[in-house]
This record gives sequence, structure tokens and C-alpha cells, in this order.
Amino acid sequence: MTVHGAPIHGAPIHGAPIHGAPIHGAPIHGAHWGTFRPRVEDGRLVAAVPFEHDRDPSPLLGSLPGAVHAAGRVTRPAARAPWLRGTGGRRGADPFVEVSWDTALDLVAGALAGTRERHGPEAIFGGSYGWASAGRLHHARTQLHHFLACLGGFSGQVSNYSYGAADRILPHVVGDASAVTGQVATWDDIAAETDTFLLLGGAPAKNVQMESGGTGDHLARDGLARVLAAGTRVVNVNPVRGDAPDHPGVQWVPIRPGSDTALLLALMRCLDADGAVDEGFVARATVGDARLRAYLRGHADGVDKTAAWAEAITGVPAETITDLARRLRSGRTLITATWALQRAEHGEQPYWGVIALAAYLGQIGLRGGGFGFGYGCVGRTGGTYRPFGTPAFHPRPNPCPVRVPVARLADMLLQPGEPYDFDGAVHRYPDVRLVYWAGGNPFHHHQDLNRLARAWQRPETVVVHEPWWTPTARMADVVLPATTTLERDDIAATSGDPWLVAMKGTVDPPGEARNDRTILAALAERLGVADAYTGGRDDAAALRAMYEEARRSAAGRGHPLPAFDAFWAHGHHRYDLPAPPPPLAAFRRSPADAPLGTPSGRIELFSATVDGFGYDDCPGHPTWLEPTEWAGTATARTPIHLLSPQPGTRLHSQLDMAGVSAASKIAGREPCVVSRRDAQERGVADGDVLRVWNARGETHVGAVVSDGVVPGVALLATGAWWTPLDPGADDSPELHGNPNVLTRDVPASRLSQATAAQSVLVAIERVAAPVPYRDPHAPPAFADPPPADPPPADPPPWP
Ligand SMILES: Nc1nc2c(c(=O)[nH]1)N[C@H]1C(S)=C(S)[C@@H](COP(=O)(O)OP(=O)(O)OC[C@H]3O[C@@H](n4cnc5c(=O)[nH]c(N)nc54)[C@H](O)[C@@H]3O)O[C@H]1N2
Ligand SMILES: Nc1nc2c(c(=O)[nH]1)N[C@H]1C(S)=C(S)[C@@H](COP(=O)(O)OP(=O)(O)OC[C@H]3O[C@@H](n4cnc5c(=O)[nH]c(N)nc54)[C@H](O)[C@@H]3O)O[C@H]1N2
Ligand SMILES: [Mo]
Repeated sequence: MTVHGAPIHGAPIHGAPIHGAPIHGAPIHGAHWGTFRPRVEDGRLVAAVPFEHDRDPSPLLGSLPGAVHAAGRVTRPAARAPWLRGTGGRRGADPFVEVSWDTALDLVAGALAGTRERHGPEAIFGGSYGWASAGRLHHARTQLHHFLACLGGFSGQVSNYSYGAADRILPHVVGDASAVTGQVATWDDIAAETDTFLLLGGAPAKNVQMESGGTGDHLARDGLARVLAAGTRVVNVNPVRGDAPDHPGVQWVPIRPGSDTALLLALMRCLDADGAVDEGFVARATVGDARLRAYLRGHADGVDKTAAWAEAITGVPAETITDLARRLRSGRTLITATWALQRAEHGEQPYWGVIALAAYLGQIGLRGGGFGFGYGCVGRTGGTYRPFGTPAFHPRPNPCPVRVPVARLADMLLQPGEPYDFDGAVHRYPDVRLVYWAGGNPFHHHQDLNRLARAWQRPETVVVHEPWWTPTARMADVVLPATTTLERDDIAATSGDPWLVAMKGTVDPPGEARNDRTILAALAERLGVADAYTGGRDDAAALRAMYEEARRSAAGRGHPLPAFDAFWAHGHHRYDLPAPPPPLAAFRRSPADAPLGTPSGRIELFSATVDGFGYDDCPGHPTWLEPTEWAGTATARTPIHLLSPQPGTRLHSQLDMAGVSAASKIAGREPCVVSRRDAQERGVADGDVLRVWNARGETHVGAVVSDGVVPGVALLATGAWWTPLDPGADDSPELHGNPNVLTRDVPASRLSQATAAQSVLVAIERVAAPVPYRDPHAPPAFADPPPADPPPADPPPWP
């Protein structure tokens, strides 16, 4: 490929997969949902056959052929018609015009250069949050960050939607967030040692299909089965019964969403009342218990945190709570919580509560005891981490210091220059003029989408790279067609998983789609930073370099990897890793010799630092704080607590148009689980179309009536493509079942500024009349191209 007639460094960077490079051995590929053998006929994927070493392959493999060859692929660069003419219009409502690559690249380069010149790097928002692909070279967001850093910087993002509250509170309590991000007790250790495994939020089998960066072997379902076979008692504290195995060793404790902190405080108070707190451990390994104990006993606020007190809040009978406290102290106990608990208002509190309860039990650092998070959230949890050697592309550091918490996206666009609190400091939102998104879908992932849609009209330019016409692509000014992983070569890898998998490009890209890296290289060329961006490497050379770097790192730790050609020919590699020691074992042996990263070096049951921030929504010790929207504040207008769990039928919004997800829809809409009691009260039967709404929005779903969900709670999975009835109007009803038109765009707390997507009240009713509907996955309307492609704007030279 050439840009302005000149080849890039003489080395062509292909938009097509490296068919020229040797592809030995059987085709193989990886995705966040696992490894597979692509079966390809005439350049088209016809099947994704599970990898022979995977003991629990994901059913989502069945969705791949339909997704890769969907009618809604972006096949040519496109620009929003009024934006192209410079006449305003409205993002999301206007038709698009297909343009040539040269025109599209000139337009984007011109917009980047102009924005930077007029407003500085801060005005370019390149956070681009999202999962994108499992391939570690062509990870769109990472490549975008590298590209924008080469240009002199951009406003970025910090933290994540997944565990943003935990990520901020855990460092204050235990010194780092490794109980969420790193090694926790393995399935082997739990099966061998754990008597009681307390799961706040269960261990949903659907979630462990996924691992960011892929996996060669889904081990979690087998792990939990071995734990149950070993006789471990599993307690599923959850508004939902089905998110733990159906097994006699599993006890379901139904609970109101958002109330777990009260349960945890009561369990601690029971241990305290029974004289069953491990006072030796608390004295040796923690600080601040006097403050916490005074609160539990009611000395601080006059409220004794008894089991009866917690029953009124949680709906869990007091007797169940006292029984549970007795069980927890009667043997080896491991406590965990799903990440969902902290994607809520005051989501920091249940996590701090879990750690405090584990400290009272005194088993932190023992094999199969203590606490650890993420079982039932992603595939890796309970496996063995490898602290080295993961192939990864390392972007150039961003020279611009602005980093906005991911969940404050709409606030940033609506309140440029305004101050906000974040983890003890005050920051200001940048004045963003250009939004650049590659590899994420904010019109799936953000809360209160009607609010975001209004905020999103503010920037001057929105650029999106997408393989599909997603809701976010439809909200762009320029859409650049990206390849899927199957259309290029890459490597899947993650430090939480022992597998390296070659992702061999085997499918022809549709139309004019190009790799994100190719697109950004062409922009870099136009803006005078080609060398910095590509390092002089084409895709094949960059892939090889990424692998070789990982190989050197692994060799330095005594793990020889095969040479690149041998790895590529074989298609996969499994590291052989020794069993890890229990987390915090060294700290337990000697807190003085192996201190934590907290100010005291110990577990902080009361944190003077957090207390010193003075946040009323995140005080200095685990505290029950009533959420704004939950069962306790339900009204006749909005009586139902809506949870938006991760979908079992897809990855977020990915694969929504095909296979498993498509087959799950009810009358074309996302299924919504309603309790039998709530269904009866509303005359709702399976298969009915329902209207779900609150003051923020309205969405239409298909009813699934269930006995496995607590009355007063409904479940609507994330990821159904946002389809407003009238994209030209504010707050138009959404036709396809996207929960984020209902969720609140408020932070978990000022400490974390994390999402609070699970703290939501709604109304539900059956819709009798025919309801309008539109195909959520069809491409947008296209207008005729202007008479001739506008002459390429001459981008100002990059400073
Ligand atoms: N209500 C509610 N909302 C939530 C949550 C919740 O619990 N409740 N959970 C939140 C969580 S934890 C998360 S992680 C987020 C997930 O939010 P996202 O990560 O934004 O969701 P995805 O659908 O995975 O978006 C990835 C996008 O990348 C695109 N893509 C894939 N491969 C490529 C590629 O190679 N190149 C380019 N350019 N694009 C590519 C896909 O088509 C897709 O549009 O959602 C959050 N939103
Ligand atoms: N198939 C599939 N798997 C995925 C994903 C996907 O999109 N599809 N997404 C991945 C991503 S990005 C992430 S972050 C993880 C997220 O993983 P999680 O956060 O664990 O996922 P959820 O499905 O939202 O919720 C897990 C469980 O928590 C329970 N729960 C919710 N609120 C409460 C509460 O207040 N109290 C109690 N006790 N329980 C509660 C729910 O009922 C559910 O059983 O999943 C990952 N796995
Ligand atoms: Mo996530």
C-alpha cells in the first residue's frame, strides 16, 4: 500500500492477512471466548471447531460465522453527510456517505491536526475504552493510544467498568488490587482445603467463558465441580439462584441487590458477640479495628449491627445469618464476591466488608482460606498466573497527563473544565473537541445512554474504527472499516492463563476493510510520524518482534519458548507452571518482614487516608450506606430493582447479531427475567413484549418468567444493540432491550468514580398493542455521494 504515492518505509503494510507468510499446520485462532479451529471455504468461515485441549469450549463459537459475515459489516469508509458538508446535523440521525480511503484519511488527519493546533492535545479524547480483540498486536485501543502518543498526546481514561470501585479501595485496605487482578486461591487449593466457600454473587458459568486475551482451556466449570465433589460447602448469596451449580452441596441464600454490606457487617457482629473473632490475627495483621468494632456494636451511631438489623435490610432471615456465621468459623473458609457487587452505588463497601470479615476469621494467608475476588467473573480466576512473558504490544507512553475515570465519560463531555473528586485528589475535565474510538462500544457500555447521546453531540468530530455498524459507529462523523481478527495474523495471550495461541488470518476481509494498525499507519504517514508509529515494521515483523520480546522475558525466568517459526507452525504453546503459594502467605508469617503497601503495612480495617478524604459516600471503614435506588427506596412508580448482568449469549455487545444471541431473542428483543410474583401481578407470561422504563428512559424486552430470581428484582443482560425509535429525538424509546437507557450515570463514590450500573429502579408492564420495531444490526441509511470527493484538505504539518 502506498500513501501519497510513497511506500511506507519501503515495507508494505497489508490490509489483508499475511497470506504470503507461511501458515503451516492446521488453521487455529483465538478469541476472548476461547481457542478454535476455523473451517474456511472460499475465503468464508463456515465453522469454528472447538480446540482439542479445551475441556469446556464456549457455545459462542457457534456465533462466529454469522458475525464475521454479517450484513452489518462496515465495508467502506463513510462520513456523516452533513458533517462532510460542514452543516451540523445530528449524530445518529443523519445518513452517511461512502468515501474513498484517501478522502477519509485526509479528513481524519486534517481534523486531528486542526484540533491539536487550535486546542492542544487535551482536546483529543483517545481513551477508547473497550474489549476489542484478543489479539495482542492488533488490539485497537492499544494501537490508538500508541498512535496518539506519537502525535504528542491525548486525553486518556483511567480505571475500568469491570472492577473500578475495587481497583481504588483495595490499595487503601490491603496495599494493592491483586486480590482482583492477580493470583487468588487455585481450584486445587480450594478443593483440597476449603470447608466453606462463601460466594457473594455466586459463580455464573456463563461469565467464565470469557477471558480478556483468550484461553486455551476453560477450567472454571471443572474447578468448581471438583470443589463440590471434594465436599466443600458452597453458599451462593445472590438475588439469582441459577448462577451457581445445581448441586446438593450448594446453598442458595436469596438477598436483595445492593445490601451485601449489611450482611457482612452482621456476620462480623455475630463473630464479635460470640467471642469468635480471631483477636490474635486482628492484633497482629490489621489496624483500626477499634473504630470498626465500635461501629458494629452501635457505639458510633446507636445502631447495633445484629442479624435482626441485617434481616430488615437484606431480606435474609436473622437465623440464616447466625447459622452462616457459625459455619464460617467452623473450618477453613474462603470468601469471594463477584465484580457485579461493586458496580453499584457504594460498591467499595462490600469489598472492604469481605476483607474485614476474612480478617476476623483469621485465615488470610492460609491455603484455601481468606478472601479473593473474581471466581465466576472471568475464566482465569482459580488458575495459575504467570508473572512474565506475555506477548503484548507496548504503546509509547502518553505525554499528556489527563486521564478521566472511564465512567465519567458523559460528565466530561457535558462539563468541560469542571472539577471532580477522584481518590483523594481534585481533577478537571478536559475540553474535548475530537473523540476517537477504536475497539469499544460506549453506546453499549455507558450508563444513561439518553444522557450520553446528548453529551455526544458536543464534540466537533467523532472518529470510530469498527468492523460492524454498531450503535457507536452510527454516532460517528467518520467510520473507518476495521478487519476482524479472522482477517489478520495475531497472537492471543494473557498473564492469567498458561496458553499462547497463534491467531492465523484465514478469512478475506470484506470490501475495503483494513487492520487498525494499517489505518493508523496511513494517518501517521500523513501527519509525519510514520517512523515513530510503525518502528519501521510491517505487521508480520511487528508480530515477530512482540513474540521475541516475550520469549526473552520468559527465558529469563527459566521458561524456554519455542522460536517464533516453530510456535507459529505448531499454533499454540502451554507454559508449565508450578503451583503458587497462597496469597498473602508471607505477610501472614510475618507482617513486619512482608508488609503490605498500605500506610501501616497491615490490613486497614479503618483507613485514616480514606477517612481523611472526607467523602460522605466512602467513609473510613466498611459502612452500610443506603443506595439511592434499591429495594429500600422502591416506590409504586418504580417498584423493581433492575440488574444488568453480563450476557451468557455473547460478549457485551459483540456477536449480538448472530448465532446464540440472535436465537435467544424474544420477538427480536432481549430476554428480560421477571420473578413469578412480579409477572403474576402484571399479567405477564413467557414471550410477552414488555415495556421497562423509569425517568431516564424506556426499553422493550421479551419476558422470561422465573422462580429463580428474588421477587422485586428483574434481570436484563447488557449488550443488546441500542436502537432508539427516533434517533433524531431526545429520549426516544429503545426498541431492543438495552438496559443502559435505564441505568444511572452516577459514581459508586467520589473515591472511585466507578460505574454504579447495578443500582437502578424501574417499572415493568406488559405491552398489548403492537410495538414498533427496527432491525438493530442493519447498516445505516446512505446518501448519494457528493458530486466529486471533496479535494483533500491539506493537513497542516505536525509540529
Ligand atoms: N448496565 C451495565 N452496563 C455495563 C456493565 C454492566 O454490568 N451493566 N458492564 C460494563 C463492563 S464490566 C464492561 S467491560 C463494558 C464492556 O464494554 P465494551 O468493551 O465497550 O463492549 P464490547 O461490546 O466488547 O465492545 C467492543 C467493541 O470493539 C469492536 N471490535 C472488536 N474487534 C475489533 C477490532 O479489531 N478493531 C476495532 N476497531 N474494533 C473491534 C466490537 O465490534 C465492539 O463494538 O460494559 C460495561 N457496561
Ligand atoms: N458470557 C459472558 N461472560 C462475560 C462477559 C460477557 O459479556 N459475556 N463479560 C466479562 C466482563 S467484561 C466482566 S467485567 C465480568 C463481570 O462479571 P460479574 O460482575 O461477576 O458479572 P454479572 O453477570 O454482572 O454478575 C455476577 C453475579 O452477581 C450477582 N449480583 C449482582 N448484584 C448483586 C448484589 O447486589 N448482591 C449479590 N450477592 N449478588 C449480586 C448476579 O446475580 C450474578 O449472579 O464478566 C465477564 N464474562
Ligand atoms: Mo468488564
